[in-house]
Amino acid sequence: MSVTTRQENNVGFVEIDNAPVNAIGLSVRQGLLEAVGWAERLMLERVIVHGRGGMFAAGADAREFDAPPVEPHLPDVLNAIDKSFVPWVAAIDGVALGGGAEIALACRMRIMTPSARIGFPEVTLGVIPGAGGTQRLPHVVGLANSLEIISGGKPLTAQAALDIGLIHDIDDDALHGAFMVNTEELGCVVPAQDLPAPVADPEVFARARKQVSLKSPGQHAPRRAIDVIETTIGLPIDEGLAIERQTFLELRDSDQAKSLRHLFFAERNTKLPADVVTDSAELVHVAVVGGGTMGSGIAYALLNAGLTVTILETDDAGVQRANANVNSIVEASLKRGLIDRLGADTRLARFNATTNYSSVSDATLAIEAAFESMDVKRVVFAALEKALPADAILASNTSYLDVNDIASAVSDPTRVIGLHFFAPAHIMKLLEVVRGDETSDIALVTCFTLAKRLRKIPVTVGVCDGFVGNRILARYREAADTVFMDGSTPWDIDEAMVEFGYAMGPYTAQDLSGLDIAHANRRRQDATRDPERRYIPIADRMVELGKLGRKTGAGWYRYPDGTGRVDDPIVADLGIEEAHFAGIKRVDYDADEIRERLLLAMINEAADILHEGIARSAADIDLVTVFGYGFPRWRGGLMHYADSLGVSDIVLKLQKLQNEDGIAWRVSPLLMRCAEQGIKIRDAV
Ligand code: 3H9
Repeated sequence: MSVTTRQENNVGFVEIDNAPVNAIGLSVRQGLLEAVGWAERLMLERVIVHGRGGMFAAGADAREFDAPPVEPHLPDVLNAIDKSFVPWVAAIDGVALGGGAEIALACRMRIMTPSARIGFPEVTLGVIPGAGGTQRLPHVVGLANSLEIISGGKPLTAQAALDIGLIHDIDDDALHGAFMVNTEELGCVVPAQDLPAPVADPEVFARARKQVSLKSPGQHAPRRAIDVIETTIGLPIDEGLAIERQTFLELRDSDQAKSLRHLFFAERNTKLPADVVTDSAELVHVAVVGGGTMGSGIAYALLNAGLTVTILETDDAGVQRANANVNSIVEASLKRGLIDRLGADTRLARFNATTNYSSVSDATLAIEAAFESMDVKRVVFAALEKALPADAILASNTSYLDVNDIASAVSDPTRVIGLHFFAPAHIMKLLEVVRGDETSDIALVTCFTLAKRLRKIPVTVGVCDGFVGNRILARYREAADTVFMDGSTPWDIDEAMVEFGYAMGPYTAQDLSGLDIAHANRRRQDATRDPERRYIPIADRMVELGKLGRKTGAGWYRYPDGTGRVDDPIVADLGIEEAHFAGIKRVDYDADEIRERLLLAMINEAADILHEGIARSAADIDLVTVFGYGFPRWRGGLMHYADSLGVSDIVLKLQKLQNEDGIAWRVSPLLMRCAEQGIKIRDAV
């Protein structure tokens, strides 16, 4: 039973019981509808609806969204609750999200526990509330609040919900609170839909639309939510609900919603390889080598997960810097209300920075975040081998270097693994877990489990230059530089990719991170680069000119006053000059051609990565590109997008590009196979 009922005197208790998150699937809808009739037959004085397992309800069951809707539909169930002569009260623990919040809105009163959250995250799944959220919420909390809550998708704390009148009370025991509501008081509460509709202020709608275009460019659902509220405000509830439902169903079947659902489930479905069945090692104390931006971010993420952390540095100045970095992250978290003073103090009490390797003699994991040089890494790993217990796991946060080479610096390479965090490491959700040739199962399981504990998305990858993410990034940049040299400019390329949905184009992004990192990588790759492959020298020229990005006041763009950005004609001339030296007749690419080349280059590289077994699934590549590299979420990730284009079309386009450059545009064998077999990339491995 997904919904159970019980009676205590003349009060009915209706419990939603659909583990793990009480998603509102068919059986819950049926159960709730039956409960309405049950309470009416018994002429109960009130019904208290709550969720089992400390969770009210996480919303409609999104797994049902790929199939045609089945009766009873949630809006009808909620209308029955709303119109019942037995008043319902929602006792909210955990979360009431989406359809869960809509159940609560259909109730006469809502009581929350202090730590519970309520909200409408539907837009993050590419839809709008489809069971009365857009209709009832404006009556309860007003127009501006509703627009912000529904188009922003961010859940509210109990206190914030109380402050705007969305709920009636906060109680440590919401069930008890709902039980204690005075019967007369309950009888006087006007149902949400009968409250007066707010005034349709055009300025409020204009503000909400502006906000959405800034925060969610390219996404349809937030805009459609605003449209629906604007169109239906003041209409009779049945008419409003019908418009809302129609829009919800239309969006549910849209490409954006399918892409967002794909990512929602992929994010929660990252798994270890099936043959890895060992238990995780126990972690209490973790050593982090290097207290720079990356090391201190990693340290803070570990502290957040309740671990004891020691940062190892080379000298006193390094120790001071590590202390300052970690303290400043703690202070920033405190300021943003993410932790309280007690939380800050307990984290700092578990933290230490030192030059003394003997202080990590009981650490069962070390994460090295030192300078990106094989020589440095080998020295560090040899020192860690001496300092930590013989079975401790030794991880490197390298972004590009060969984990197998690093492993050869210690006598037992099975202990060594890559943990590629993304900056800022305490915020970014992606973690590439790099399995070396010798990496033991226990090292893999322990790091994967740690990643989940850190609430990150762990993607297991194999060893190659740049692993999954940076290898695709390198090809993206190479394709961009080629387009630039052969006829475009950094700003036209950036604009084309922003139009596609990236928050920033490749040149703006590189100016932020600095051109020197990629330059160092190119020098490292000189020895192994295919001499036949066309080399685009513009980025090297930039470094020679000292244009390293924002930090030097000039990169692909100029930053005359430190912040404002202007196009730089000298940079544009570099492209013209290099094309002239290489005897290339430049062409004028339009935005579609630019996008096509950059995206095809990435898709082809990613297909090779899948073909070589570096990534284990297309969905893993989707997660890496979205959560580490800014690929637009609502396009579902690089491979999901590729499948939406169709592999045969992709192959045809790549084959055409081969006429220009047979090496750079060599078609991946995996794409050829998919096209020949008529299968999608996601089904290829
Ligand atoms: C909606 O409500 C539309 C209505 O307006 C109109 C309808 C007509 N459906 O995240 P976790 C699964 S749209 C199906 O790891 P946490 C999830 O896949 C919906 N399954 O846990 C995972 O499965 P598995 C609006 C769902 O504690 C398991 O539950 N609601 C759903 O870190 C645990 O999930 C939302 O957008 C779902 N709705 O976080 C809320 N939700 O174990 C989406 C979760 O097999 N959900 N699952 O991998 C969340 O934000 C988080 O899951 C939540 C728990 C905060 C609830």
